[in-house]
Amino acid sequence: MSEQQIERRKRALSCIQPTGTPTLGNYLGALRNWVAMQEEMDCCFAVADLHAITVRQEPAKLRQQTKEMFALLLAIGLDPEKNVIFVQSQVPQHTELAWLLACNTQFGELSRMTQFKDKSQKHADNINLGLFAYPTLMAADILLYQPDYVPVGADQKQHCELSRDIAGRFNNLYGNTFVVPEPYIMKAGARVRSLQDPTKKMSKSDENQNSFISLKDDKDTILRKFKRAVTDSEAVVRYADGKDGINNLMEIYAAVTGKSYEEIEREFDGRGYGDFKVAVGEAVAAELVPVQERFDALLKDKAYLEEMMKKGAETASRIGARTLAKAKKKMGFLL
Ligand code: ATP
Ligand code: LTN
Repeated sequence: MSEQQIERRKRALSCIQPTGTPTLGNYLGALRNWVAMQEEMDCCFAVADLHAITVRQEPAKLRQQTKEMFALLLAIGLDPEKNVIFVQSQVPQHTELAWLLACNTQFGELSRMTQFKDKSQKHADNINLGLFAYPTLMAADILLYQPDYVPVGADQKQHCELSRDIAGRFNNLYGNTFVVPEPYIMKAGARVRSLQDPTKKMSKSDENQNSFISLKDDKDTILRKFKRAVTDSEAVVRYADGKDGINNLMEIYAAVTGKSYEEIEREFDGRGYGDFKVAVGEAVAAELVPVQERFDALLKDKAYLEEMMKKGAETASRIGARTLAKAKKKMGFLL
């Protein structure tokens, strides 16, 4: 047998929070890459509902959004036969490992997380322990499945690095237990920005609906939101410092069409922002509309969704239990 045949298939894991309908940022930065990865790797994908409650959630809404996010993962083309797709809270090993890891994570490390700083500013009335410990639960999500790669958008790099540090420290202290995973960040679409304030990332929890494209927006809404996107007054489609709005639209257009910035500049040479915005809107709509059609059909099939959720949780739990037992044994717990 050749060396290549002996080598095990690479593994990947990632999660998304059910905190609202995903945006074009989630799609280009994360979801779309997951679909591509499923062909090459053994993948686990989860709806991180336990992470969602670090910010106050209304129970009925959380329940609905969790179902919808699960359906959406299937609608974008993730195959539940090829991947382990599940809801985080249905796999109890996540919270158990999170505690073991929390006791191996330093206060100083967590204090440096920019997401914690941002979110505690945004939710100043609810700076809870879970929000602070968020990265240790994320490390548990990851390390339970021994992945080689964690495909995320650029904003999650810091959390992934911390997961690596926690895994490395644990392995040093207690002996080899976890694979030390690498963040997997695609260049195109890694940091899609708000259409209303291109210095900020596009976020599904933004109060201004015009700042993001939701995966549920219909074609007219998509075209309208791009038309209203904030740009500069130069009226030349080119990628350059100080043109955050146009740079963002070019990044989106490049990510969706696969064109380079030079090609885009040539395509819109001598044409204004109006034409360009319509082209970006059309390209995005062409990508999203088929996903929406599959999503609507899936949501109607409750029995299928429930069956897939159950199957995903069972498989995840089987894999997770193995890693958890290994970690507990190494730390000195009686099994
Ligand atoms: P929230 O706004 O509720 O904090 P979020 O959209 O920032 O949520 P998640 O739902 O957890 O965060 O993100 C899921 C994935 O989408 C992650 O891999 C994240 O890096 C990626 N992502 C989020 N926003 C963007 C963006 N603007 N551009 C590219 N990728 C993004
Ligand atoms: N924090 C992530 C969501 C998330 C995640 C994970 C991503 C929770 N657990 C494990 C990758 C791996 C975010 O995107 N905001």
